[in-house]
Amino acid sequence: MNTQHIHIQFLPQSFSLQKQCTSFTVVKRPSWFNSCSTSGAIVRCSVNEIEEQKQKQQVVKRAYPFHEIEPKWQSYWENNRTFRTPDEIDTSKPKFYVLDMFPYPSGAGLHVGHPLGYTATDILARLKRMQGYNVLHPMGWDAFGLPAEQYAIETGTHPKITTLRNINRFRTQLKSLGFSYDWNREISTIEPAYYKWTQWIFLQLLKRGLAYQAEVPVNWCPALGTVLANEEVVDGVSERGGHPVIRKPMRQWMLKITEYADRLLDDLDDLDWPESVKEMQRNWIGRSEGAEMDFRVLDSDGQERDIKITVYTTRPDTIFGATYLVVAPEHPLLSSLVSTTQSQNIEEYKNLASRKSDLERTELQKEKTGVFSGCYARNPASGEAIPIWVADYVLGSYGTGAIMAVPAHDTRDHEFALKFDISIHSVVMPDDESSSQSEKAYTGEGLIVNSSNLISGLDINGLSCQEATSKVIEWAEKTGNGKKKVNYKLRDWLFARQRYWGEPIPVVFLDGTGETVPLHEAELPLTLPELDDFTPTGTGEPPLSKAVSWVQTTEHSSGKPARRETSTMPQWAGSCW
Ligand code: ANZ
Repeated sequence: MNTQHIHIQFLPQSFSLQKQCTSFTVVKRPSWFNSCSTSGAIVRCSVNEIEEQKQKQQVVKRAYPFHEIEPKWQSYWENNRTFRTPDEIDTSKPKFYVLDMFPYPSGAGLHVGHPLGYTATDILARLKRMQGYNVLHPMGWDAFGLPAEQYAIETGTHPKITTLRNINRFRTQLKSLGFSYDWNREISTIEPAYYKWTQWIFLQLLKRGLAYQAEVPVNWCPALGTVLANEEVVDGVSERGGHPVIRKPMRQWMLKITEYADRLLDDLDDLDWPESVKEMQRNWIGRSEGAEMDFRVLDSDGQERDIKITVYTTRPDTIFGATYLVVAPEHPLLSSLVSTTQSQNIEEYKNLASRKSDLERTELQKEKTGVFSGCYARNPASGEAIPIWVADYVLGSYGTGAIMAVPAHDTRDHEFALKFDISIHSVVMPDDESSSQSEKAYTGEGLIVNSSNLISGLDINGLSCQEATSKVIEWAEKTGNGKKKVNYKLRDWLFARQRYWGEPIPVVFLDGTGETVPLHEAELPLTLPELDDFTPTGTGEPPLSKAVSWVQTTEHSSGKPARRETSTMPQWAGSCW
């Protein structure tokens, strides 16, 4: 028998190879073959059988000549507007709305994940039509976004040109798959008639205090003179050019998602989702119950100054064990704490910390770093003067950006205290004796010890951790030293980008006072001005600031001179809304 070696890619589960050759011998099989989902192997196969296979494939082709059938029906559907949802509908029939997630029209065309989801929804749309429903099944484009702008910077091609070209390709590809979309209802997030409503929603949120401005750190690349998206930063340097990137505070628009944290959490219970997905959502929201405690800052004579540091803690029961405070390098009070002898060190430390991501800073196994501020605060429970340190394992963006450190009962604080020789006071006695001998922090439950002070009027000795927590919060609220507090890991949404290719934010700032005034609804849509030069300004100002005659305007009701907002909305704005 005539044989030859061929190399075939195949899936072991389906073993499609068996369909191609009636007999084969695997002559070279990789060791990982059995456990791998896709693999290749050298097989020996009879040439006669391969010929036979080819013939069979032709028969298969004749059995379903898709090149004839599909274009025929697709053009029939197109010409007869088969899937059009009429404007006037028979309202006695029930309605059914099938909405897909709109694709981002990238230069690469559809990927396999698109038809995967769209096929499922298309089956549903067709079924519901057959069952007599009024079905609305539209398609659209999530068409603002970074790649088109980056391409514009590199080639000078306007993002709209690239985006429309890509949309045409996506539409052709989707049509060739025969999905039953009502193409007369196609929408695109970059069209002013659409983004008028994206801007309208922003105005409603602003009116209700759900959109606000805050100073938040962004990825700033001094060499490129621009703010970078997280995905443009790889290992602390810019993806383009490999220049260092630092975190720099900048005024940004935020959306107050945290306002809904509890509702998002509570409503998960009623959702018919897999429990594992719901649990991921709960962790993402990350509800944390604790207290905020105030520590008065002391002057060099040990007298209480007029400033206090508020910390967030989930363990108020350990307050007598708080032997130092830590403030994040970006803490707003830091400059008023630092003694002159320490200011140089602190500046250098802040600089170093600005080069690290939050993830790098909070990694457990990372060696702890920090600098003493030169200043002390009073522990309101024990009355002791405790040092204030600056360390980047405390994040500026969580809680209050400051902690009371309890090295006897927190692993990170323990490591830090050992490194910098800070005292460690044990205040929780483990039920199990052996844990108390440990060289490590004891983070478990137990009985409270060494926790009583006549002067502050707080005594929690002998209580369980839980009882002590309630008692400390009660004491703090009564004495004005703190209050109960709930925090969330969930962050508000940073809703501004220093980019050209996005929806303009519909507000102006009055000249002189800088007061923010929202546009009148009748002024919408505020259209994106034409620009020829998409390159960064070099100052961190968004590219839109180059559209001078667009930026300089007057405020609608007063006619006063004003400047338009030059940041734009993030890509998700149009597609989510
Ligand atoms: C004292 C203490 C004693 C703490 C102890 C823990 C154990 P979750 O559950 O994540 O909310 N913390 C507070 N703000 C922080 C920040 N901005 N950056 C880093 N750490 C911060 O954790 C809350 C605990 O994490 C808080 O409780 C605080 O340390 C720390 F035996 O306070 B704890």
